[in-house]
Amino acid sequence: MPHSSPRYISNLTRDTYALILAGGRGSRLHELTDWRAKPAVYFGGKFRIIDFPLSNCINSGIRRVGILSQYKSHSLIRHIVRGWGHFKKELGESIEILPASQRFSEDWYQGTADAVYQNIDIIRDELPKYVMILSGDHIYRMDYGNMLAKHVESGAKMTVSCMRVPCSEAAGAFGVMAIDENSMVTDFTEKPEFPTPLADDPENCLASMGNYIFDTEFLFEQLEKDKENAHSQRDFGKDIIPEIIKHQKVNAFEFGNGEKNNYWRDVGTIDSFWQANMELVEPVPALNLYDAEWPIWTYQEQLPPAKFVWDKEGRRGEAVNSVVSGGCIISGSHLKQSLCFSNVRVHSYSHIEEAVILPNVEIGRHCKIKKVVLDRGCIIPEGMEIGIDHEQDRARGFRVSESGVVLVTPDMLAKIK
Ligand code: ADQ
Ligand code: ADP
Repeated sequence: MPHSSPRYISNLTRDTYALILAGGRGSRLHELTDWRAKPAVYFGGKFRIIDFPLSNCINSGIRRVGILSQYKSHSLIRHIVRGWGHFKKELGESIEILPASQRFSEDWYQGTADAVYQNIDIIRDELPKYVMILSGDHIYRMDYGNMLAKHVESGAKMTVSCMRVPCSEAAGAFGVMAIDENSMVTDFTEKPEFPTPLADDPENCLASMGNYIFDTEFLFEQLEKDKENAHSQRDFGKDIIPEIIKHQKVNAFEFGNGEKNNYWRDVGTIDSFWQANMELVEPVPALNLYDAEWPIWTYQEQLPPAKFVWDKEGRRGEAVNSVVSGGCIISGSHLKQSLCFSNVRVHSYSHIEEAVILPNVEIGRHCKIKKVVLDRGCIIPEGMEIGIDHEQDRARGFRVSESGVVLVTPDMLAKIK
């Protein structure tokens, strides 16, 4: 069967078990991850970050998924149970949460490789030919079927997905690799200070996306071997990949970020989180959430449609170049380039611009708000200005990011005297 045929790829995806790494804190998101793990952070008006890798799995035809959770997992677990609980074991589908539960030792998950190691028996029960290990931290649209086909075609027992990234962005942030003419990895360094540029593209280097495919038995052998190494930090980027390339072929799958239907964004900082959300209010965003062929699935609360009210005093409630979710009421106030998650209420005489407003926020009358992220449940009192005077924002205990995005959470508001 030709390697690009849908039938060939669907056989591969059916034979794959995916593990989503969802245990990280995402500390550079500061107070946004005080109460939730990074994969549970809201994104795009009605989703959470983890919905993107999960939807990629479903849309790629991978219907058996384990979610490795650890840090502050309550809201993540609640979201998965509510929104992703309808998979049918009888049809060969399952989405399971695999929290660190000290099954093999007294330890929690030490690193990403240990998180997988501690679930070896669960993976073995599924009898997959391939195991796909996926980052649960990024917003991306990726057809994993293509990567699987290339993995099998390459003859390697492991494949790493990678992207061209400016060296300055990759420094200290990504695993960086070098490859030969057959796309086999010849060098891999986790978060180098000075990434080695590509010979044919000196501004950029090849950065790991943190997504890996393994032949199942090969993965188990590598994890067992790593267990014998007392110096290992039990991490794919730091330990497993550098060790494997010493002895074995590892294939690099290059993902063209921005190529037709491909999209990848890191939302690891307040600035990048705000920016990636703001892109969605552009007239034609790079990420097409309206593509019926690649739906992003999520938990759907039963909510009435958004409502825009021309209030009693003749003020028009309106939102332009904005995304407004179900349950919102915009009354007598003006929103521009903003993104409202569900159940946001905005009262009259307020002006809001470049705002990412998470669910259940209420904004009082006569507020002026610009370039902000308002966390779930914020109640902004009448007349408050946010993002207009950063000195005042800091004095109130709000967080002002490097590029001037103001983050406000209910805990910060509660502390204002
Ligand atoms: P990082 O994302 O910095 O780099 P890490 O913090 O280990 O690496 O997180 C990887 C993934 O694992 C995230 O999705 C995170 O939520 C999750 N995770 C972290 N610790 C975990 C644990 N104990 N249990 C379960 N899940 C856990 C990685 C690679 C780099 C690569 C970048 C791409 O190491 O080589 O370039 O991803 O973003
Ligand atoms: P303000 O007058 O400050 O804008 P209000 O709380 O009076 O704020 O709400 C304004 C408008 O929003 C109301 O006149 C009404 O049209 C609409 N509204 C508020 N709550 C509801 C609700 N529960 N169901 C439907 N519409 C509502």
